[in-house]
Amino acid sequence: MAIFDKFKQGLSKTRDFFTNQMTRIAAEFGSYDEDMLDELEMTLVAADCGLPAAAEAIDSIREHIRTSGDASHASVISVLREKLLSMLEDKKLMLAPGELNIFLMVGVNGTGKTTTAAKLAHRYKSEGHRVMMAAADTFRAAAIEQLKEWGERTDTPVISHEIGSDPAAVVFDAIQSAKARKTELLIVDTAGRLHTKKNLMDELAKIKRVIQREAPDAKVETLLVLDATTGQNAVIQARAFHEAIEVSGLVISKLDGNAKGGVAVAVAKETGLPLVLAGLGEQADDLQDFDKKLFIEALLPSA
Ligand SMILES: Nc1nc2c(ncn2[C@@H]2O[C@H](COP(=O)(O)OP(=O)(O)O)[C@@H](O)[C@H]2O)c(=O)[nH]1
Ligand SMILES: [Mg+2]
Repeated sequence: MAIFDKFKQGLSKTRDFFTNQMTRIAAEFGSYDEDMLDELEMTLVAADCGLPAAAEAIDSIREHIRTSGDASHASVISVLREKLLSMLEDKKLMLAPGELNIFLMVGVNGTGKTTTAAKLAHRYKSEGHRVMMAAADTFRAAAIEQLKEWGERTDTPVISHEIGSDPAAVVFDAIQSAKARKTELLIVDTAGRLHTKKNLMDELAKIKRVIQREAPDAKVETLLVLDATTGQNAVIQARAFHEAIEVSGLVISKLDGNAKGGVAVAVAKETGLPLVLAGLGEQADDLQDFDKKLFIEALLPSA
């Protein structure tokens, strides 16, 4: 399936919701007035775009109507598309050639860190790169096993220690091993839950310090994985992780499901972080670079 079709399929529920709501709003009077703009704002919020993005989009539409005199359904949709697009940043992951690249996968439990790590290993292995993974989620035995299985399936070496061991020590070992093997990409899988949130953030900060100390020249991406089906919780998670450990890019997983697609807009708008990857299924090749234009095209009805 082409990328656009995958986005479109994943976002079909949100898109149908928008289409129905906007058709209903427009059917009442034809051209947009203040009440309709209020309704449109509520629709954006209901689709999980978040209040700041919704309010800003409506302001632009209002301004557009004022200056152009065009309050038609088509022009409202087209301004809305443009405005939401302008709130998003996307970034393509690039490996620095001839250097060690490290992807640190972070996020709460169940968002798709391990799966995304495996998908990335599969992608870069297929492109001919030397890839390795580190099982730094030592909190649960099943987590280590899960990564090892993915390692076998994608033919990627996995560095792991015993359950309960220090995740930063796993990362230390993995970096030494990556250097010795001239690995181009080390993907670090981490835990999403510890005894407390503070423990988790402290542990991630410690892992980052080990990376900075042991591989000061490495190009590091801290990728926060967010589950598209969790609504505004994703915004809260993004703020907490970014504040504690400085995230460099967002992965929106499970966009293939009953995605409340607007959440990508909310998170991008409210953190200013770039959208990097979209998870579109459970298999190793169900991963796409996040393309903001395709995303908005798939999210909103056509003008
Ligand atoms: N449909 C779908 N399922 C996903 C996606 N990414 C992960 N999953 C599933 O979500 C569940 C949790 O994923 P996992 O990688 O173990 O999450 P982690 O706890 O963050 O490491 C697993 O059942 C995955 O198969 C995705 O993009 N689409
Ligand atoms: Mg995991």
